Formats: sequence, C-alpha cells, structure tokens
Amino acid sequence: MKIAVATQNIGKLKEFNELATLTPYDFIKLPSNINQLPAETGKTFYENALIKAKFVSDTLGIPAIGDDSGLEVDALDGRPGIYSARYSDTGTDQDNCLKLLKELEECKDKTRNARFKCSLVGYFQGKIISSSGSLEGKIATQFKGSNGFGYDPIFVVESGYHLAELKKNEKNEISHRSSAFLKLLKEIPLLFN
Ligand code: ITT
Repeated sequence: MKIAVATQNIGKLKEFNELATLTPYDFIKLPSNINQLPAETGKTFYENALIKAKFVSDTLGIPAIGDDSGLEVDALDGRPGIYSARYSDTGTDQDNCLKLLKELEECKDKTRNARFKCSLVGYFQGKIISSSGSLEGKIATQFKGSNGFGYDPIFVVESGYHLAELKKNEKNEISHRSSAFLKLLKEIPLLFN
C-alpha cells in the first residue's frame, strides 16, 4: 500500500522513513515530475498540510500525506508559526535560526518558551484524515548539535539537550511529528476503503 509523502523537506522525509519502518505501508518520496508544491496559502498548519496532500494525491492518483509544521515562540506571540520555513530572507535553516536568536535577544520578554507543532493530513479521492502533535521546549541562546534540521540546533527539550544533539530514534520518541504520525497511523485504513 503506497502513500506519497508530500514534502520537499529532506529532514522531514528522513524522519518519516524512520517512523514508517514500524508500519505496513510503503511511504514514497515525491517523484521527479513533482518539483514544486503549491503555494501555502492556508492560515493554519492544517490547511497548508491539506493543500500539499491533496495536490500530490490528485497528481499521482494514490493517497498522500502532507506535513505542515513550525515553531511557536511565546515571547513573539506565536511567531514564526506557519511562516517558520520562510522566516528569514533566505529561508535557510541557518538564517532562520539566527534571525530567531536575534529577535529574542532584542525582545523585552525574556522568557524563551516555545513549542514545535506538526499537522499531518492524509488525502485520497475526497477522503481526509488528520492529526497533530506538539513538543514543548525552550529556545537556546546558541546553536548546539548537528543532527536533525530546521530549528533543531536551537531548541532545548526537557532533558536539557538541544534537539540537534539527539539521535534520530531519540528525537522520534518525543517529537511533534512522531506523535502526530502515531495518531494518524490508526486512521490510514480509512483512506484505502
Ligand atoms: P514542505 O512544505 O515541502 O513539507 P517546508 O520545509 O517548506 O517543506 P513547512 O512549510 O511545514 O515545510 O515548514 C516547516 C519549517 O518548520 C521547516 O522548514 C523547519 O524550519 C521547521 N520545522 C518543522 N519541523 C521541525 C523539526 O522537527 N525540527 C526543526 N525544525 C522544524
């Protein structure tokens, strides 16, 4: 049973592949004829995940799962939120992290509480399933670790480690993406019925 993972983010894809080993499904990456996903015009993680899943499913004719995720920082009223990938001018992971550290340094509110959110939406022929997950933590003052992707080097989890210091199986034990994935797994048969 093939399901396309509607993402161009290699970091997300690697985590999906690791999670998928526990399932009976064959999660496939985007084929080369899909080299761009539609504009993320939604106002929520859910809406953007649905846009990606529907586009890929309709294009390939098989079920697809879209992942829209990001970081909500309390001192910044929830920003960057759904704009996490497009936060800095370049949109690179490094520049996004640097911009966030600078903004927090200049911010009056010195609390550094934040959370990752992940919305997963599965789509096939008008059928929709969805789930979400979150991971609480704090924004560090500097980068640490070389695993993971995105904001992982500056996100500190309860144990005191930066997410980028964790091995992929350790991140998958606690992450916003894995908790959303485990919930979605129970619903996936609905897409094939
Ligand atoms: P696709 O739309 O192709 O899936 P994207 O990177 O544009 O890829 P999003 O629009 O969902 O995906 O943006 C999510 C951003 O939030 C992502 O680029 C990361 O910077 C960040 N992010 C999401 N999950 C993360 C995680 O587990 N660790 C670190 N950063 C994460």
